[in-house]
Amino acid sequence: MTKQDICIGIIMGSQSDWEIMNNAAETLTALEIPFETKIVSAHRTPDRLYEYAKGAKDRGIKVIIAGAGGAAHLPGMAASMTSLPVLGVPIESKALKGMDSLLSIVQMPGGVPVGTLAIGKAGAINAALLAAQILALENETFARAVSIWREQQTLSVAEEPSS
Ligand code: RP5
Repeated sequence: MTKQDICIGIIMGSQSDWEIMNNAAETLTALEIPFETKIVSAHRTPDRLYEYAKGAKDRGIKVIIAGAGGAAHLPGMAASMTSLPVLGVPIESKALKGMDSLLSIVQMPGGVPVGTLAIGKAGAINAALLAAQILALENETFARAVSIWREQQTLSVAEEPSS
């Protein structure tokens, strides 16, 4: 794999998900891991979802990060159409604060896994880090980037709270 190859796909059900999913994009940018971003709705653009999930592996994508809210079928439907690892990010919904999204994504039937992260920003950041760690298993550059990111995080934690 060369450094320029796009290897992570970030997909989301709506433009409205970008505010949260942008955190995954920013994390991958910080790690210098190439990614693409697409709006792919399980309900509003089912044909686009089919094409994306069926074609992702052949295009060199190694991990898909999928964010969706409410009746959040995007990660599960994507996982049903590809053997790539799919990481689901539940978006916080207005009505149920993301509990609907979380349960929709996490409760997959046995046989079609979706690695489900926390609701919202933390989930988006961790999805990116987890995707990076998966790629790092076979890519020393990415492994180094993850390691440096962790070291910087550790260094950023003060020993005492400031008043
Ligand atoms: C889901 O419906 C999207 O993932 C989004 O979180 C939610 C609401 O979408 P919009 O009505 O804001 O487009 O499909």
